[in-house]
Amino acid sequence: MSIRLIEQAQNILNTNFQSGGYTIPCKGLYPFQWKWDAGFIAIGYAHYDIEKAKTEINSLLSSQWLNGFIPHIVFHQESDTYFPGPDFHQAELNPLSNENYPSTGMTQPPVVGFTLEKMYHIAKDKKDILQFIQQNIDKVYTNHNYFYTNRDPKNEGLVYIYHNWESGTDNSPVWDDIWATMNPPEYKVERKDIKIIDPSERPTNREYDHYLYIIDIAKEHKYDDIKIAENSPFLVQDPLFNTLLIKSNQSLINLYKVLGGNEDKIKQLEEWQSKSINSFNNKLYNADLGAYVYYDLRNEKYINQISSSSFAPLYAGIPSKDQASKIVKTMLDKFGGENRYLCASFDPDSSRFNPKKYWRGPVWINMNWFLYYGLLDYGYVDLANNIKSDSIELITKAGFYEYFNPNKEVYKYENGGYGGSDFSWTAALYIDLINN
Ligand code: 2M8
Repeated sequence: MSIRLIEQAQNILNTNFQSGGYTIPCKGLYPFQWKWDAGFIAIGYAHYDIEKAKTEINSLLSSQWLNGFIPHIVFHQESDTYFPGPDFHQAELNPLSNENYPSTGMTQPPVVGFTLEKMYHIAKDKKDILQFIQQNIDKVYTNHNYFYTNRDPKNEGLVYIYHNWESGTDNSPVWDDIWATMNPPEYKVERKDIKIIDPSERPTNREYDHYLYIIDIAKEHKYDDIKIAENSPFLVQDPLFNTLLIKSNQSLINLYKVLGGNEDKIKQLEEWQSKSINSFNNKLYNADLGAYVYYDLRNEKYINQISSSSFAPLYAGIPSKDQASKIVKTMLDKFGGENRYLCASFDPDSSRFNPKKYWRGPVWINMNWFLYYGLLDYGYVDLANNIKSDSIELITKAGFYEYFNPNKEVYKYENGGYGGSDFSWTAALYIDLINN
């Protein structure tokens, strides 16, 4: 273990912490609080400054809407380095939005449940952390209730996302199939990200047209979930998003049991849980591919592409032992090999794979973190440790970047770290991996 890297990781988090009580993912490129980033960041803080971890979660939960929704970005302060900001998103169109915290009208993967459980396990003062959890757990429960009530039109136990930015895996080649069904107008807007980061590492302008157009449609319907379900050209049951909801359901069950009482909520969570896991395995597992895939609810068809999200269900105990061994085989056959770091974010055998570009191929430390814990739970200790040591090697070689080239060869002649530098979740999850 390197003391220097641990210190560097803590410095990154401390520097990205803002006086408003939240942490930006990185300077310039992402100047606000993002939902799933906040969860990872709180887990990192929990190892050395539990008060900051609580502050991070408190700030995020303060932005919750009256219907339980938690937004994907909270615009705690103004910034001119990011587009689209609050003026474009206009979350206030929804009558249930939070009056005090400007935000987007979309969400991101439900990470707060499992973040609270991790904080509980990491914290030294259990009495103190349980008090914090007691104060906040119902907000997370309400958020899960929001998902199952508003985002599951066919009552399958699988919730939809209506925007690629809700997935967190923003420009995954998986979404190309959906872009092919749309023809959005060309937006004349000023992108800020490609002034900060090499455009070859970011989505194209044409891809952004799709992203903005879906938001415009949602705005037209005042971010009403029922109307979005009827009208959004993007409506997907995503394996990663549903995995994290299921994982967080389980964490809420575990924590409510530690707290005592709350039998009604535990019962409801268990009902959601068994229905969700059943549907997940029945609908999203593709036995021919040996992987979990995506379902496009708008066009009623599968998107049979393999990404690192296809293996994420290991993290929530969703696959049977047999399914787990099949998906591990797929991961090793397609994403593994001596010349590659695990785990590329998209199928390296596909013509859509790009090892440098955002979510179209690079390794992401948060995805590796899910796979590491998932593989450990299923008893794949060696493979889990490979993923951990690959993650640490990438950070040691390249720095605390946002994403990394999976091809080992590249590091002989260039730095394979891309996107934002001094990136908070890379630092936070490094701290967690090193401490495990
Ligand atoms: C990236 O997404 C934002 C939009 O949400 C962007 O590109 O502007 C994604 O990697 C997302 O998963 C992440 O939460 C966000 C901040 O780190 O950046």
